[in-house]
Amino acid sequence: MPVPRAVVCLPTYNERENLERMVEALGAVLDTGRDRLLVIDDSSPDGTGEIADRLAAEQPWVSVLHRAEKQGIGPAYLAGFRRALADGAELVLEMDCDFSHDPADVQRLIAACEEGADLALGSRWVDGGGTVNWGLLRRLISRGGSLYARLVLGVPVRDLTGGFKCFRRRVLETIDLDAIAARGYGFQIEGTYRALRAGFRVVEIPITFVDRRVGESKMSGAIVVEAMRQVPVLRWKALRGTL
Ligand SMILES: Nc1nc2c(ncn2[C@@H]2O[C@H](COP(=O)(O)OP(=O)(O)OP(=O)(O)O)[C@@H](O)[C@H]2O)c(=O)[nH]1
Ligand SMILES: [Mg+2]
Repeated sequence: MPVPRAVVCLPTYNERENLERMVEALGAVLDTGRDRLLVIDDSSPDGTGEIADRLAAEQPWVSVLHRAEKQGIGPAYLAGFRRALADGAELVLEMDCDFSHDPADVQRLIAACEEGADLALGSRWVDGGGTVNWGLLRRLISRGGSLYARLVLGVPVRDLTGGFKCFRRRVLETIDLDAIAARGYGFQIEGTYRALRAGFRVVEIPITFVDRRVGESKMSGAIVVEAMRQVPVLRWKALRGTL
């Protein structure tokens, strides 16, 4: 296989109803001659890992990273990023497998990076973005969480917690991946904050986020609390020059 242009990192935990449809949808939007999909499965008890293996055997542009246990999206993404960098990818994307992120938007994120962004964020909270089927509480948590992080960190980004992103490889090579401690939403905030602090060009691309229709959410109060606690720690480290 030639060196890939883009690798889409797709973490999965119990996504058996979604994975095959997602692979089909991505196959239709990626340039499968030079883009790849990396599924990162944490030994899902529902058999998602076996489905991923079958799809990888069928499709040369799909591969799977199996991890022994569920550790949250942060560690799963870090393992995926390292693999994508080792394979030589110029662009590294992250997205969810539950169709909250529209596969059709992948090209818009890739295009933003090809037009000069170092990090393109799929954003719900800029003009043209939004959510579908989310109750008031989820909207408040998401908007409030991004507002809180934006004010504490002093950055202009509107959607800091989203997980639909495209990084240029130099961003992931520059920020200290080993130092990222957060596992849940905090991981998304920290990755973007580190990129901003390092002086990279971050752009927000409006997306419509659709609540998952099948499978179960892994969101929890603990993930929200983890993120809230980590934000001031991040700012403190940045002020002390130890980020
Ligand atoms: N490998 C791995 N994937 C995970 C883990 N937790 C969540 N995921 C995957 O990460 C993506 C996002 O997780 P979701 O459960 O949709 O969580 P969320 O998007 O924050 O919450 P909802 O909006 O309620 O769905 C999905 O593709 C999940 O299958 C994990 O611990 N390990
Ligand atoms: Mg989701």
